[in-house]
Amino acid sequence: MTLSHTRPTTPPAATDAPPARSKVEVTKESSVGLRGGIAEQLSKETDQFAGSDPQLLKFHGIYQQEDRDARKAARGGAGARQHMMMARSKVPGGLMTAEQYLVQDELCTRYGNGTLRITTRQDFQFHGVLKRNLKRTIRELNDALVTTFGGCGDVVRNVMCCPVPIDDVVRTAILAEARVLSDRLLPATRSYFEIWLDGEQVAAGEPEDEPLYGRTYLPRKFKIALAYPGDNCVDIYSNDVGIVAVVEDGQLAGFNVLAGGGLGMTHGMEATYPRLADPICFVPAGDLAPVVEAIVAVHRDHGDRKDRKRARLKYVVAAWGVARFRAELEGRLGRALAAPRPMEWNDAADHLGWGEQGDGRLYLGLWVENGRIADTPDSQLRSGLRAVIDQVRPGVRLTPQQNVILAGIAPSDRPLVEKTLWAHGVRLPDDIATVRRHSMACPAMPTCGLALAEAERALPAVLDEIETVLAELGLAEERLSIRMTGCPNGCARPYLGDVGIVGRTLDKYNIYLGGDFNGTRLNTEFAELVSTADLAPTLRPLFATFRDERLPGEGFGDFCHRLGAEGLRRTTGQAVPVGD
Ligand code: SRM
Ligand code: SF4
Repeated sequence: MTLSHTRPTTPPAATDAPPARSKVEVTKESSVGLRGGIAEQLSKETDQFAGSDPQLLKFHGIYQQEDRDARKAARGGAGARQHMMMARSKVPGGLMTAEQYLVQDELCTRYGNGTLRITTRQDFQFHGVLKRNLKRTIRELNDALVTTFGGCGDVVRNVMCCPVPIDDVVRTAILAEARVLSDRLLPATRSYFEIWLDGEQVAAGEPEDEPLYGRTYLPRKFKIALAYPGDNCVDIYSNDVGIVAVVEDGQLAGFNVLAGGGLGMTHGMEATYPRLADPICFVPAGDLAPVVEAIVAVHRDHGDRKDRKRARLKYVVAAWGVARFRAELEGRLGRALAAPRPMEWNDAADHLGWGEQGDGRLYLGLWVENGRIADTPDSQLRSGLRAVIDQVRPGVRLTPQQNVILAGIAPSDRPLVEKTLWAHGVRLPDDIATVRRHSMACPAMPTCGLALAEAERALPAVLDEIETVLAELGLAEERLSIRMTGCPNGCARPYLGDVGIVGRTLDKYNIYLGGDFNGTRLNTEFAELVSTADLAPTLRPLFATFRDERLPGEGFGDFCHRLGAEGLRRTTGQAVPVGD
């Protein structure tokens, strides 16, 4: 039986909705296919959207934000509240053309804050877009065939995939699957086209059918990533659905499908926690989409619609266990699913530096500090990238570690590329300290409304100190990942790093240790409420003990995991503030 066009069970009609549900559920249901009052509010000369429309805007890839620096100044009487929008373009597998890159580069000056922000899920974010410029921004993005639809909201978000441009059937196949899944799992509503692109209006009160999502869409966001075997560059275990290619005799045999990963949690709320996805089944190549769609439908039907903090698929998988989850899928698909095949991870590659594609062309992976493509006094990265992309017209690929790959470069263009980048003060990956190269931070202040502490703006200085410590200890070449976020939501995937630094309150962080570089294990809390100034001094004795007591070949995260938080505290004699 071929299942490629089967639909999972019909979504519940609006009248089947559970009695108690969150306000967002009511907003979605009464939104007439995600329209709400967005179009009407767009035509008003206000600087912000009111009522429940900011919630609906998310489905269109837009967050209403405030400049929190300005808000702080306003408290002291020196400034006013400044509303602005963040627009997230959705880039499956991180792939775009040179032309699409150049349009986005131009738009971030014309309508944004003059920077492009590569996200940890291979998208671009525009910060600082004023409401009056929002429609033009979205329109001009769409003219370049870039969409923001589904960039945020309770739907399937950007589908990630290992982006390295090596010419190989398996890599080509997984990138193609990422696009197929992305297209297939888009909401059916035409509201995006109507509102932003002046498409034809539907008759009032009659939204289109949403065959997969139904009128209340999903209980929460839903994330999918595809990995090349052995290389966990996408952090597969943090996704609602992780898909890992299985290769036999050099050919794509199929995919292992994992489900139930997610990292968000709330400090002090034990019912919320980061969780690794579990391997669920193996599906032959060609059979993937219906299985993924069935998992989305399980989330739709069984995710918690009362408490948004517990609404992710991971809590369904945790409550049911793998066997029941798989049985539910089998029931929906009408057939048995094969057990997952063994998986092994050898790397979580950042794909930086020059590489051969295997088709006579080269690629160059460039490091972008915390994903922020900007011109600064030290490095004119944005201008340098624009100059190279304009002259050489490479393919552009955003990576899951917030970096960029330029693809399809003719070997004869290599000197021109290097000369142009050097002229703009852009450092090539070999000139960047190992620990900095493998670090990530989320945007946090001043744009993120949920930030409790700084991240992107604080990490560079913290790394200056950590780099010095590691150099003094002879560990400068040690490969370890440090990930910092301004709150426990986990946007830079801190719980999968060797070291996670997670904002608790202004200038204070919890430190998590014992993850592994390949992202297969969650780290655990080591210290809490550490001030920014104390981060490097707190880590110093741990690095020193690691240098002296590590086993041959042991990484820092593995060492911390072996000793455990208590063991580390004992060994280093550290009296660190610890929660229970
Ligand atoms: Fe995130 C909310 C930024 C990847 C878990 N995330 C936010 C918001 C939109 C704040 C908000 O809701 O008002 C942040 C916007 C900040 C700003 O000013 O730009 C934000 N998240 C980001 C980005 C830009 C961080 C980055 O450094 O690149 C990433 C955008 C990805 C994308 O292109 O789609 C980003 N967020 C993640 C990840 C990592 C991943 O998906 O691989 C996670 C952890 C994995 C997961 O989903 O469990 C993540 N973000 C969250 C959560 C916690 C969700 C939960 O289950 O509890 C929130 C809060 C929420 O949804 O209520 C959140
Ligand atoms: Fe904002 Fe928290 Fe995400 Fe950072 S981790 S971007 S502070 S929601």
